[in-house]
Amino acid sequence: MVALQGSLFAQGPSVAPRSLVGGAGRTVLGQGAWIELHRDWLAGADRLFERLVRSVAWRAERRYMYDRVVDVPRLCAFYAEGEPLPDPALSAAMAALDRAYGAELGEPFATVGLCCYRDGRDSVAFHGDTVGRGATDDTMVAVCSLGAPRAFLLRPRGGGPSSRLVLSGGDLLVMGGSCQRTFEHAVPKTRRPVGTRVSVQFRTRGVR
Ligand SMILES: O=C(O)CCC(=O)C(=O)O
Ligand SMILES: [Mn+2]
Repeated sequence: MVALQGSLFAQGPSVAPRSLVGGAGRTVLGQGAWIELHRDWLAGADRLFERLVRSVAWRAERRYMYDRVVDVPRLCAFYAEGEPLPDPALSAAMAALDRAYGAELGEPFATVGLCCYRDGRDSVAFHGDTVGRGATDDTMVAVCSLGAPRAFLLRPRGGGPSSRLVLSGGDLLVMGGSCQRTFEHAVPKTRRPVGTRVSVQFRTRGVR
């Protein structure tokens, strides 16, 4: 099921975040929203990808859409604050994010969400992480991409052109400020043959 397309960087022997200076390479989107893209942040990303695909208790979810129940087009897992994480590299990554962003954020990252996009039919539609405090407060959501590259779109809420990034294995995207309530993000479906991608989302307490 898993097709692997990794960079040489991502295939290194151990899994570890590279040093990160919060605020470096920040792109201001407007309306108080910003993003930072740190390419090849996680050394050994392909190794972690393989471990997570195998070891996580992935859930296939179903949701009400209008008047019927539909399959959510991706597999998910969620680790609440204090729950043991499925891989020690995720704890190291969260600690590195705290070191880089903790002072500015004013609180630690607390939860880990995981998505598995099995192929190009899997996706997430445009949304902001606005369940909980993300609806009202500035926050940061840090997404580490593993496995196959996929497009990641951002657009202002209420309309406007979207920006397109391609996230590859080991890349870190941090969405900050008002981004969750003033912008929306998506991983669109693609007809191109693409391998499996896993994303790891680090969020603060009360943001989902
Ligand atoms: O997979 C991604 O890069 C984003 C996932 C996401 O936006 C979410 O789970 O809220
Ligand atoms: Mn999201």
